[in-house]
Parts: sequence; structure tokens; C-alpha cells
Amino acid sequence: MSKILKVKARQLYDSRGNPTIEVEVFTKDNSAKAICPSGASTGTYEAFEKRDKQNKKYLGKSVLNAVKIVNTIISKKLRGLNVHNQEKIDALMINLDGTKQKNKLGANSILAVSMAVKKVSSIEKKIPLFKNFIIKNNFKLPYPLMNIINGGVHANNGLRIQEFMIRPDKAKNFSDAMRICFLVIKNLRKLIEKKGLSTSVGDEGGFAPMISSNSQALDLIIAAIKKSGFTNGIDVSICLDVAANELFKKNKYSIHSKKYISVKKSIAEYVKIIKKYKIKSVEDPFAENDWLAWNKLMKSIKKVQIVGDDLYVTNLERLKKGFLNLSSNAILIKLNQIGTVSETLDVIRFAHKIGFKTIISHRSGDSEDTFIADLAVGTASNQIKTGSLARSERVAKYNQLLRIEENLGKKSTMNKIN
Ligand code: 2PG
Ligand code: MG
Repeated sequence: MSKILKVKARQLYDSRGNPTIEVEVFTKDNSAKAICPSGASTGTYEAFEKRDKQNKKYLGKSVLNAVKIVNTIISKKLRGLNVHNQEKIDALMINLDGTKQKNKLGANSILAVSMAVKKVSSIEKKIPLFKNFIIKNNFKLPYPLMNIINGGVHANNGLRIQEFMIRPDKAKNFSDAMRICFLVIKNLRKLIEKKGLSTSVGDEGGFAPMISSNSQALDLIIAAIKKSGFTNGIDVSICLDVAANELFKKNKYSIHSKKYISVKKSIAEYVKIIKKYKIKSVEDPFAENDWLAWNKLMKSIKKVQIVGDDLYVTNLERLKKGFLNLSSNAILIKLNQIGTVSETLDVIRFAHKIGFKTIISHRSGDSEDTFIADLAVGTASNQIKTGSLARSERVAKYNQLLRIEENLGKKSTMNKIN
């Protein structure tokens, strides 16, 4: 038995420069650290992120209370427990909190502990982290969804859609997937430069040029794919995260231009751009409570991946509702939307059972922690979304996947996209 000796939390900073919580879990012989990420375009139903709103010294953003909760209440409760008993530890923290959205202890406190427990358990077992999840063998690498043009609340360029991503559908293996994305990104940079636009990047490492129409961004990506010698829609596909919660007002949406239009008209526009740009995946096409709009879109298109992020917030109950409502065919998975590793794994298991694709995701405020890379392989998730090939907190996850691919050697294959 590998007992927890101590749980220690501290405040440090995330990739946007905001305070966040790191937790270190100690056994007699080992220890492991985990850092909690933080979103900007968050769903209303996400688990609660505890910040010290009253602490003006940190503009209300510090997490010192969350740190204190871990160092006192949680640490005391967890001492002596077996690190391999993840479900018991997570259930204990959930019960200790006792609220639906983890308002009392904070999902950031709880999640950092939960992830660190998973990590130290794999160290105790002397196995890599990716082997300590629900899949026991036959590991597969996920396809990267690289966010190469940033808009929405992740950049201040006025682009309506939050994320313009590429997915290297014909990649032979993960290294090849990375090489394909690398080429498209390098060519995209040249094309942006040629237009006299800035090549500075947004929160997730994608370029954030001052262009304000979705079609301008899409045309640039199409040109970059072509310049790299690939065919759009075959070798490389365009995928979007609309983050429509941010573009919703009085039952209307301003997704396709600044003008707010009805669901019906928005769907007609979606159908047009999906066809024109051969778009293969659309995340959060409508707002988190607009179940009817999601269902209508699903019925209007074929063979397109529709992904629920703010809609499901990695929550089993909401996923069940979405399944019954025929809202989507894929789910984005973010650990901090729900707050424990065990609950996240439950959602992934259920998603696979109902035939949904799972996409493991970073947050726009992230860190050097590469937990999600291992989670993607360890849960046979077929895609991972973790930004572009810029900003170390994004690249770190891709680099970890390259290490995992090397570790698996000849046995390593890509997961299935379709
Ligand atoms: C999203 C995420 C990650 P945020 O909307 O999918 O890209 O953004 O972390 O800001 O919610
Ligand atoms: Mg999203």
C-alpha cells in the first residue's frame, strides 16, 4: 500500500499570468505535482473556480484560500489513504465539499489534488502516467487539433470565431501529424507576413492577425494548406471552435458577422461555410442552453463532428441529456470543468459507450503541466486540442505525446478519426 503522507499546495502563475494552484502529494518514497488550468470562455455549468475576489492586492485573482483549503482541510482528510485508490480519494473530496459545483472547496483545489494523486500513483507503480488510466493496453495516439488562428476572447483582433484549427487527417503517426501541422503553420506565418499583418500570437499560441472576418481567416488557412503541398479536407481538415456562448443575445447569434441573426439563418450560414471550406468539426456552434438549435444543426448536416464543450462541461448528466436530445456526436473533455479525475473518466467511459468521440482539451490559461497528453492516450481519446506550435505551455503537451509515441515504439498507432 502506498500511503499519502502529506498534501501541499502553493500559489503560482498560469500562462496568462494569473495566479493558479499547484499541489504536491507525497508518499514515503515519492511525490508528484499538478497544476490546475483556467478558462476564459467558460460555461455557466462548469465547476466552481475558487479565487479570492476580495483580495485587491491580486486584483481579486489570487487563489490563496484554495491553497489554504488544501493545506488544512484536504490534507488532513487524505493523510494515510492509498494513492492507488483514486475513486475513494475523489469521492471523499466531493463529499467534503458537498455542493453541486464544488463551490465550497473550489474545483481548482480539488482537481490539483486529484491529478497529483494520479501522478504519484503511477510513479509508485513504476509505470508511465498514460498507463495508469482506463485503457490497459493497445494504446493509440490522438490526432492533434491545432488552433492556428486565435479569435474571440482569446485575442483582441475582432474575429468572431474563437478557434480556427487544423487536423492532419492523413498522418501516418503522431510525429508525422506534428510535421504536417508544423509545415502548415510555417506557411501560414509567411502568408500573414506577406499581407503586412502581425504574426503575434493569441492565448493559445495561434496567430492573432487583425482581420475581422471568418472567411479571411479561413482563406488564409486554405492557402497555407495548399502552399504546404496538402489537400484541404483530405490530408488536412479545418475544424472550428465557435464558442457561441460569447456570441449570443436575445435568441440570436453574431457568429458569421457582427450582425445578430436567427438560429435558422445561422444554420444556413454554417451549411455554406462547412461546404465551401470542407470543415470537418464544429465545437460549440450554439449556446449552452439552446438545445433545440444544436439538434436542428445535427439534422441539417452530415459527416461533420459536432462537439459539445460549454454545452456539456464534462458533466455526465448534461452529456446524457445531449445524447437523448441528439445534440452532438462528440464531447470536449476538460478536467477542471468537473473537478476530479474520476468524474472525468466516468464521462469519457460513457461517451465511448454511446459512440461519441472524445477530445481531450487544454484551457486558454494553462501551464507546463502535461497531464492531458497522458490522459488522451490513456483513455483512447481520438483527438487532443492543445493550442498551436507556439507558447511552451501548449508545445509541452505535444512534446509529451512525442515521448509517449517513442515509448510505445513500433506498437504505437494513431487512433481513428472516422
Ligand atoms: C475552449 C477553451 C480551450 P477556454 O473554449 O474550448 O480552447 O477555451 O479555456 O477559454 O474555455
Ligand atoms: Mg470550446
